Parts: sequence; C-alpha cells; structure tokens
Amino acid sequence: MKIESVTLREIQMPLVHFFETSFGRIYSRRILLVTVHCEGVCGWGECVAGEDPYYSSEWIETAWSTLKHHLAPAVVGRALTAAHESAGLMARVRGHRMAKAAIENALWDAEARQRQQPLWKLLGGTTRQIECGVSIGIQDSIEQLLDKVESELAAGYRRIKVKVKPGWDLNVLERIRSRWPGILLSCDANSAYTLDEVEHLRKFDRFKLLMIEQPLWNDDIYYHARLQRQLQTAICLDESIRHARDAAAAVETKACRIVNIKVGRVGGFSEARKVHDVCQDNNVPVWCGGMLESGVGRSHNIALSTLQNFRLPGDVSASKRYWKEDIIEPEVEVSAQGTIAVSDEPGTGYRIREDLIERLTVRKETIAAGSGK
Ligand code: OSB
Ligand code: MG
Repeated sequence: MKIESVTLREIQMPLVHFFETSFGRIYSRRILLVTVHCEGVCGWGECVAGEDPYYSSEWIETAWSTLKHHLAPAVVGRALTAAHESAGLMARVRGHRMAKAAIENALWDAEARQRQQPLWKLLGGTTRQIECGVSIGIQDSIEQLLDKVESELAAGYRRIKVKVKPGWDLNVLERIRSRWPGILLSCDANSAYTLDEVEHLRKFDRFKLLMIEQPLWNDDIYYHARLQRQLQTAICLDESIRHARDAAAAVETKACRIVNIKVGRVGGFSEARKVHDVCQDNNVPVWCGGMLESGVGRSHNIALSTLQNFRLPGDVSASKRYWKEDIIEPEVEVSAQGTIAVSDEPGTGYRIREDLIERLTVRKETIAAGSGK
C-alpha cells in the first residue's frame, strides 16, 4: 500500500442540539477529515480534536498544523504492508495522538477496502451487534434533561450517561433515579472535581451508578486510585488513559474498574487494540467513548466496538442524534433494542457522501510526495 498523498479538510456541521460538558457548551462542530490516497483506493479518517483545547490539549488548529507539517510528510511516499505500520513512522512526533489517529485510521480504512474485507474483521472483532448508550449533556433545566432521558429510553438505548459538574450532580441524579430506579445509569464529570470533594463524591454511591467517569484531573491516575478506595461506585477513566501503559498503570494501581476507549485519544486503532488487550487480560471491561463524531469517526467506533472486551454499552449512537444529515450512507441507525447491526460489507460498510462533504468543506489541503514541509 503506497501512500501517494494525504488530503486534509475541515468541514463545519451544526449540531441538532447543543452539547454541554463541565468545560463548556458547543452548538456546531468543526471536523477535520483526512483522506489517504493509496494506488487507486482511498481511506477516510476523522480527527476527533475539538474546537478548543478543553477536553485535551489538542484542538483542530494544532491537529491541522501537526498533520500538515509533520505527520502527513512522515507517511507520504512510503509503502506499507499494513496500516498499523504507520504508527512507527509517526512515532518521532510526541503526543498529538488525535492527529496521528486520523492518519492511522484512514490507512486502516484503505487497507480494509483494498483487501475487500470488513474493517471490523481486520481489527480482530467478533461481535455482530453492538450495544448502544447515550451521553446526555448538561441542559438548561432538570426538566429538559428528564425529557431527554425519557426519549432516549423510549428509543431503546441501553445505558444513560449524564454529564455532571458541581451544582449539576446530586440533584440531577436524584431526579433520574427516583423516576427510573432500574436503568443502567452513569455520569461523566470530565475532571470537574478535586480530592477536597471526596465526601461529596461519596454521596454518588446511593444512586447505584454503573460508573463515574473521570471525576478528577484529566492527567491523573494516582489520585483516582486513592479516590476509588473511598467509593463504592466504579471509577471509569477517559481523559487519563493515553496509551496501553497508562491503562496498565491504572489497572495495577486500581485507579479504575472500567476503561473508556476513544480511538482518537490513544492515537489510533493499533494503540486502541493494545489498551483493549491490557484491560481484557486484567478482566477490566471497556466501552467505546464518543467525541460527537461525524459518520466517518462513528463508523470507525462501530468497528472497534466489535472487539471482545467491549462489554458495556458505548457512547456510539445514531447519526440523527447529532446531525440533520450525516456524511455517510446509510446513516448510523440504532434498533429499538438499542443495538447497531455490524455490516458484512468491505470497509466500514458505510459509503462516504463526497458531494455533501465537498459542500460542507471550508478548507482543504493536499500533501503529496515532494510537496515539502
Ligand atoms: O467525555 O466522553 C466525553 C464529547 C466531547 C468530549 C468529551 C466527551 C464527549 C461525550 C460525547 O460524552 C459522546 C458522544 O459522542 O455522544
Ligand atoms: Mg468522558
């Protein structure tokens, strides 16, 4: 698989409903798509970096310039026998995992198309139906949130996760639990608390949550271990897990009992598989996180979720929860049982709507052999 060129493009897509976390609210997404051109086949990848460096230090502008000046030049002109080899070519660049993942995943996509194999099979997946949950952001009122929970449950979703922060936590969980005592419920703090709030966090135990995601600092493992010893509720780490070594450290120190895998956060499919394997070997269940992806990233999340140790419903949900019109065909649909059926078609099983992408594109740049740094 010779990589002839890499195309970067930014598309803009308004969200159907705003999304708010402990670090802020967004109404529209700026999405960086990467296309790799390899001798007649192309592969598509999505960079999940956000509009601002709030979830992680990466954001769309750092991703764009790192891809343009370093990562694309590191792979263009090279011939690979398998997509995972690209990780080694890009390893000289420190960090910038979301940018790296966009290229590596585009190459996996190309490899699957070239081999005429489903991407999920190439990744080593087994499951044919993946279980879906939803992540519901902070709303303007608790009533608005309860309405959302009600409609997502009616749609069949198997796990409800709500975003929490100081002032929007116990009151919210109390209202949800009193109305739906038996549902699988979890919460995600996106690092909104500190160790000064252990007593407050202990009050979450009464809601019998499946997990509390990333209560403390985004870069911490050690203090989560201290907190986990004081909670009954399982901690799930998201932001803190950058690679398999972090997962191993978190498991060894008992900083969490569940791990959220986001392929962008860990730098691509090959590292995501390693994180998966470390957790599996230690009997720690994982689930697939989401980053408000367009259909490209969403289809990759579906493929990843077919690996065996994805044992809990992920934040992988229907296209229509996010977009009026998604950039893939068919759109991602979720059954009334809260599952997505995994396609047997080669590649992701979803067709890229290039015409629509072209209309949504606000900038585009191609890095080809000899185009220089
Ligand atoms: O922490 O999981 C998170 C969205 C943006 C940044 C961080 C997170 C999220 C979500 C959304 O929870 C999940 C989804 O794609 O629906
Ligand atoms: Mg999270």
